[in-house]
Amino acid sequence: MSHTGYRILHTSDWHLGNTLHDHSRIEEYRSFFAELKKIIVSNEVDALLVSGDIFDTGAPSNAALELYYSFLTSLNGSCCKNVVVTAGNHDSPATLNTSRALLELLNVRVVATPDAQNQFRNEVFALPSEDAPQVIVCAAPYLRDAALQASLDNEKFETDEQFVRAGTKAHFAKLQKLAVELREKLGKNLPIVAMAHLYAAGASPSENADDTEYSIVGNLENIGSEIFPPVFDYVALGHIHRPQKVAGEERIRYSGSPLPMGFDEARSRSEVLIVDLEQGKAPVVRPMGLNLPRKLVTISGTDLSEIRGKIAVQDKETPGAWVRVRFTGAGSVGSLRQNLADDFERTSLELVQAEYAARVDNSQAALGEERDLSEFSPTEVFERRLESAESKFDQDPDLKTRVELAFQEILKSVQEGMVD
Ligand SMILES: [Mn+2]
Repeated sequence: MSHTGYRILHTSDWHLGNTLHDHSRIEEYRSFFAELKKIIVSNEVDALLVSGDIFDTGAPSNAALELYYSFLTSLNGSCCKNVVVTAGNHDSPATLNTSRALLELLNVRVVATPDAQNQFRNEVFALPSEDAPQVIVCAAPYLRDAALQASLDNEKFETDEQFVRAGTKAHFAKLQKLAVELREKLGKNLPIVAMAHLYAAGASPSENADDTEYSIVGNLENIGSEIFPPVFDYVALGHIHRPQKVAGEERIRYSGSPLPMGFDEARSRSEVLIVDLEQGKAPVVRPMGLNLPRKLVTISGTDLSEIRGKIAVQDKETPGAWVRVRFTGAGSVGSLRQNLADDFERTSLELVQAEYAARVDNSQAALGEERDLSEFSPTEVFERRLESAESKFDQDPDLKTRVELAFQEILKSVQEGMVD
C-alpha cells in the first residue's frame, strides 16, 4: 500500500517477560511479533514508535531480551527504517540504556532518560533524519520526580498531584519549544508527533470494573489533555492498556497493550495504530486489529458442580484458553485447584488461577491461613517469606530490592527452562 507523506505505527505496553501466575507468555509474544512484522511490511510503514513499558520488569529475563533484540533486528532492511523506543514506568532506564548505542546502529532510537543537563534535547529529533526530514518527534519517556523537578526549574508545589501535573505540563512545553525551533531550522512545515507514557484525564483504564495494578501505577495523576495543544499533530500515548482516544480527540490516542496483562484485562481484540502524517494535513489514523493468540477466560460459580458444567462448555467455545476460576458461593470447599484438577485434565483448557471471590474482595481475609499452598504463586510465597524477615533489611533497603530481583531472575530461568 504505497503512500505519500510519512507513515508511522504506534504501539506500547508490550510488557515483555510478563508471566501470568507464573505461566510464561513467550509463545504469545512470538505470535504478536510475527503479526506486527506482517502489518509493518504489508502497509509499508516507515517508522515504528513504542511508547513505553517495553519490558514487564526492570530486570527482564534473557528470553524477554532475546524477543526484543530479535524483533528489532528483523526490521533491518525492511520498509521500516526507523524505530523509537521510550521507557515506561515498568522499564528500568538503565536496562534500556545498556543497548542504546548498539541499537543506534540499527536506527533504533532509545529514549529512556530525560537529559535535564541538556534541556531535554535528547527527546526531540527529526525522522528519518535531519538531512531528509519528514516528521519531528518529541519522545518523552515516563517522567519520574527528578525529570519533573527539572522541568519545573525547581518550582515547589503543595501536593504531589499539583507537582506531577505542573511538571508534566512544563516538560511538554519545553519539548514543544524545541520542536518548533527545529522545524524552523529545517525550513519545512513538518508534522510534530509526541510520545508519552502517562495517565491522561478522561481515559478509562479498563473495560472491567476491577482495575488491575497495571492500569494505574505509581504517582500517576490525571494529566489534562490540554498539555498537548494542536501544535502536536499526533500524540502516541502509552500506559493505559485499553486502546482509546483521549477527550474525544482523533489525534491523542492510546494504542493499548497487545496482550491483556491479566484476567481483569481479558478482551476479544487488541490493536496497533497506523498513522499517516503529511505536511499541512490532519493525520489519518487506522486501527489494525491483532489476533489474540490465547484467550483468557474467567469461569465463576457458586458451587463446584456449576463450575464443572461451565468448564465443559468453555472447552468447546474457547479451546486452549487459560482459565481463572472464581468460587462465588459461601464457605469453602478446600483447594479449588485439587478439586478441579481432573476436570481440567479432560479438557484443552489450562487452570491458571483459582480463587474464592469473598477472600479476594476482602483482601485481609485473603491473607488468612485458610488458603492452600497450591493457591499461591511462587512469587507470593517468596514475598511472604520476605515480609517475615523485614527487620533484616533495615540496615540496607537496597538489599531487599536486590534479593527480589535475584528471585525473579531465578524463577524466570526455571520457568523458561520448562517451556523451551
Ligand atoms: Mn503498561
